[in-house]
Amino acid sequence: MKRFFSVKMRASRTVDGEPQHISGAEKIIQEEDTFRFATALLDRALHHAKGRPDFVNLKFERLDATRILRLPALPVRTLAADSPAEGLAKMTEILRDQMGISNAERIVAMLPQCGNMRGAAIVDVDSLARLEPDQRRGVRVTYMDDEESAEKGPSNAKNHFLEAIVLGTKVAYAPHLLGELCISDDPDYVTGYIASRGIGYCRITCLKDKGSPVGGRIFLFRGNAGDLRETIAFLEKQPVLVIGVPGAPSPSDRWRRLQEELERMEANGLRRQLLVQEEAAGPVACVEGRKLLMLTSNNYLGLAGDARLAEAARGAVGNWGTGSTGSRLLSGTQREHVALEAELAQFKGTEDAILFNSGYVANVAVISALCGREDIIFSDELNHASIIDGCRLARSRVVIYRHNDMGDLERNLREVRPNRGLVVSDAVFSMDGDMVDLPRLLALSRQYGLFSMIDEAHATGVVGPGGRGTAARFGLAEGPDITLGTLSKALGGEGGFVCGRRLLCDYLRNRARGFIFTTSMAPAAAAVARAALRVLRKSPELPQRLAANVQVFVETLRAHGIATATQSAIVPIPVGDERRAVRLAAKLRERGILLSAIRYPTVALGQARLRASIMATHSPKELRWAAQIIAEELCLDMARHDLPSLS
Ligand code: WAQ
Ligand code: MG
Repeated sequence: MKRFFSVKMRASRTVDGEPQHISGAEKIIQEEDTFRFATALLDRALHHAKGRPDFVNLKFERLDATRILRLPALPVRTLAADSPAEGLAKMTEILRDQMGISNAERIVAMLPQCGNMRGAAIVDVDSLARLEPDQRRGVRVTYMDDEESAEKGPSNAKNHFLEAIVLGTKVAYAPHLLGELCISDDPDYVTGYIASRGIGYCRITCLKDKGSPVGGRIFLFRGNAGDLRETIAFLEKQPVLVIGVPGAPSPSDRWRRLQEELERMEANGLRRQLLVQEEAAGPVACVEGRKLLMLTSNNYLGLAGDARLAEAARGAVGNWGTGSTGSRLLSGTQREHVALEAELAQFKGTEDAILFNSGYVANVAVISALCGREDIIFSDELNHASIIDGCRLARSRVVIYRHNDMGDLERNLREVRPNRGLVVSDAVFSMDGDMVDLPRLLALSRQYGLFSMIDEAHATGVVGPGGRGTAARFGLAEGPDITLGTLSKALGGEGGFVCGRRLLCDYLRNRARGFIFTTSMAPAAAAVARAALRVLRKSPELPQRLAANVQVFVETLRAHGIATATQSAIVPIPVGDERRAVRLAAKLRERGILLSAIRYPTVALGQARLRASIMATHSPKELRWAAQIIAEELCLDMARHDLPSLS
C-alpha cells in the first residue's frame, strides 16, 4: 500500500513587527516524493514575487491511507464576462436560477466582506448569518490535493485554478454545504467562480477590477448546529484526493501559465536572454557597445566574416535576385543549388547530396522520411535535439544507448534484434566536443542490416584532413549511409545537407517533407556555401590552424587545473550548478569574454557548464589570456560560494 504524507508550507516575513504572509501551499504526496517536494516548496517559498521570507514553516505529517477520500473533480465550464458588474450579475443569476437560492443578490453582496482572512465565511443561505466560529480567520479547508500531483511529482509554481478546483470539489462534497462562491484576493487575478455538485465548477472571467485587493470566499450552508460541526470537521480534517482535474481552459489562464513557467525558470537560473551582436562575425564581438572575445560562435573557420564569401553573395544576388521563389520541386531549383549539391558530394566523397534549409530541418526531414512505425532507431543519449525531434516525428520505437558506448549499443542490438531501422549519432557532440566511435558504429550497423547516420554539424570543416569530416578523419573507405552536415557553422553560410548514395538522395527528394514542403534556400545562400568550399579546397591548412588554437586553449586551462578535453573545436568547462554557470558567464562578460552557460534542458540538470568554441581566426595570445581568466573566475566563484564564511 502506498504511504502518503500531508505537506504544508508557509512563508512569511515580519514588517513593522507584524507577520506578513508571503506564500503558502499544501500537498498530499507519496512517501518517496517527500524530499523532492521539500525542495520544490522551499524553492517556491524563497523565490516569491511578494519578497523574501524570514520565516518558512515546512510540515510533514503521515496520513492514514485508508482514510483518504477520492473525489471526482467537478466538471469545469467558463463564462466570459467583460466587467465586474457583468460577472457578478452572472454569479447572482446562477445562484438564484440554477441553485434556487432566493437570497442570491444579498449573498453575492457579502462576498467582498468575506476576504482577506486565512479561511472562508460560512453563510446560512436562509438567515444570512455568518456561522464560522472565528470570524477573523474564517474556516480553512485543508488536507486536499489533486491526485495527479500526488502521483507525478512536484511543481513549485502556484496555480490558482488547480488549487481552486481541488478546494471547490472538496467543498462541494462537504456535508450540509450547497456550494461555494469565490473571488481571489490576488490583485492581478480577476477570474473567480461559483461551484456546487449540481452546477459544477463554473468560472467567471471577470469578477473584480485588475489591481483590486478585494476578494472573498463564502461556503453556502443549510442546517442546524450539529450539522455545522460536521461540515467544519470535514473541511478541516478529512483528507481528499481529487481525481481527473482538467487543465485550465480559459483564455486569461493560457497566458498566465506561460508567465508562471518563465518565472519558475528565472528562479531556477534557467531563463534565457537573447544577446544582440552589433558587428559582423569575427573573433571579437561587439555587444552593448563593448568589445568581447567571441568564444561562443560556430564560425569555426572565421568564414562567416570572410570577404570572399561576401563577394560571392553579392555576385549571386546580382545574378539571381534575392529569393528562390518556390519549393525545390516547383520553381525553387536554380543552377546554384544543383552545383552546390554536386560539390558537397565531391567534398564528402559520396555519389550525391541533397540540400535542406538548416541542419535542424535536415535531421527532422531525413529521419522521419527513412523511418516509420515499423523501424527501431538506436540513438546516442547525447544526440542533438534535432535528431530527437526527427525520431519523434518518425514515430519509431527509439532505443537510447549510453553515450558513445559501442558495447552498450551492441548489447541493445543483440537484445532487440531489429528487422529494420537506423543507428544515429552526432559525429561531434555539441555540448561535450567529443567524437563518435565511427568505425565500430558502422560495423555494428552493417552487421545488423541497419542504416547508419551521423550528424556532422560540428565536424564539417573542423575534423579530418581538409575539414572533410569524420569518415575522412578515421580514414574509412566507406562512410556512413547518411552523412548530414550544415552550411551554417564552419562553412559560414546558411543551410543543411545530406550526403550519400544517389538512391538515398533521390528517395529523399521524393519523400522528405522538410525538403518538399518549404521554399528552398536563396540561390545566394548556395553560392556562399560554394565559395566556402572553394576556400577550404584552396586552404586545407585552415582546420589545422583551428586544431592548433584548440590545443593552446585546452592546455592553458589544464595548466590552471581545469579538467577538460575535446576532439573538436568545442571545449566544455564543467561547472555543475546552473546558477554558478550563469554567474560565471556574466562575470566573464564583464571581463571581456563572451561564452555561453549551457544549462538544462540542453544538458542534464546539475551538469551545467561553460562552453567555449574556438575559431581558427583567434590568436593564440587571446586564447591563453581567456583561458587564464576563466580559470581565475572559476576559482574565485568557488571560494565565494562553497567555502564557509570566515567572519
Ligand atoms: N480554505 C478556506 N478559505 C480559503 C483557503 C482555504 N484553504 N484559501 C484561501 N481562502 C480564502 C481566503 O481567505 C481568501 O480571502 C479567499 O479565499 C480567496 O483566496 O478557475 O486564488 O487564495 O481560475 O486569493 C480562483 C481561481 C482562485 C478561479 C481563488 O483565492 C479559476 C484564489 P485566494
Ligand atoms: Mg491567495
